[in-house]
Amino acid sequence: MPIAPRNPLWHNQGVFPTVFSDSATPMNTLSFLLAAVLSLTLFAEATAQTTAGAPGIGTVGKFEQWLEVVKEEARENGISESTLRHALKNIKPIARVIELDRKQPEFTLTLGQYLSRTIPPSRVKKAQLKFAENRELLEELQRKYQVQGRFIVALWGIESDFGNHTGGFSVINALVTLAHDGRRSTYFRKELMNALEILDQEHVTPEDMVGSWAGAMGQTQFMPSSFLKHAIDHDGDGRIDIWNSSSDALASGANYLHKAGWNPDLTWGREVSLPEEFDVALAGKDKPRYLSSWDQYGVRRADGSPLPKRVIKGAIIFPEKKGKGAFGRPFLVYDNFPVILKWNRSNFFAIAVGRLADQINDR
Ligand SMILES: [Ca+2]
Repeated sequence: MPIAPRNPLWHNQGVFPTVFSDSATPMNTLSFLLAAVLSLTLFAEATAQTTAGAPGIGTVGKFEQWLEVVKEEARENGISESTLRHALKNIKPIARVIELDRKQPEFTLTLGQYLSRTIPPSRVKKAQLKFAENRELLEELQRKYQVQGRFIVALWGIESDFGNHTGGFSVINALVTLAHDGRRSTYFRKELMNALEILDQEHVTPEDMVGSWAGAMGQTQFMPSSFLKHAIDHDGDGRIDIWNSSSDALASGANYLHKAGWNPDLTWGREVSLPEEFDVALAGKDKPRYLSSWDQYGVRRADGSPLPKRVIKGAIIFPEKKGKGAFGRPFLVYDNFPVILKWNRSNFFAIAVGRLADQINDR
C-alpha cells in the first residue's frame, strides 16, 4: 500500500493544512503527500479552470484508446463487465487532479507550526469526545488488535477529522486520471485495478467511492491496496465500509497498525531535553539504547524530569534537523514510532499522532 512520492502534497484538499518540512514522504495515504496551506488550496481552486491543457492530460482520442486497454487488463484480472461499465461510465481525466499532483510545496513549516495546524485545541477536544463516545468499540478493538484506542482515534482525527472529511473526488476518476498521466502511472494503474476489485466485491458503489484527489479513501484515507490488505468488516453487515461505518473504519485502522507491528505495551515516545554537551552522533533512528543509558547521557523529559524507569529502548531523533548544527527539537521514540511511519512516512505526522494520542488521556 505504501507509496513514496517525491514531494509533500496536499492533504484532504487542504481542509486540514498539513505540511511536511522534513524530507519524509508519506506511505499510506497519498493525500498526506501534499504540502497543505489553505491559501495555496484556494489558489489551486482559483486556477483549476486554467489547466485544461495541463501536462499529462492527453487528447480525448488517446485517452479513450488508453481506457480500452485498461478495461482489457481489468477483464483479464477478473473484473466483471457490469462493474467496468458502471465504474468507467463517462470517465474523463480531471484537470484539477493533475494540477494538485504537480503542486510543489512553496515553503515548509517548523514542527511547532505543523502541530498547531494539525492538532489545534479544537481537534484535541473533539478527539477526547470521540474517544469517550466510542469507548466500548475501542476497548473491543484493543482486545482484538492489540492497539490502544487513543492511537486509533488520533489517526482517525488527523486523517479525516473523525470521518467528517473523507475527500470529494471520485476515486475511480482520480485514479484513472493519475494512471493515464505519465508521472507515476505504474503505481496508480495498480491502485486503479485495486479500486475496481473493491467495486467488484460490492463493498461500495462507484458513486459512493469518494476520496482524496490521489485516491485515498474513507475515514482512514486508505489507498485501495491498503483497503484490500487491511480493511475489516467489523460491524458484520457483509461489506467493508470505511466511508460510512466508523466501526469498520476504526477496526481497519487498528488492524493496519497491528499488522505493521504495534506493541500495545509501549507508547510512541516523547519530546526530551538534552544536556548542552550531548553528542549528536548518538542520535538516529537506528541507534536505540535503554532508557537507563540515555539517563546517563543526561537525557531528560522535556520538562526536565527523569525519563521513565522502564527497561525499554528508544532512539533520539531530530525531526527538524537542517544540518550544520541546526538540530531543532529532540525526541526519544520507541518501537511504535516506526510503526506509525509505515502508515505515513513523515516524522511530523507521526509526532502529531503521538501528541494527539497523549492528549486523549487514556490511562
Ligand atoms: Ca461493514
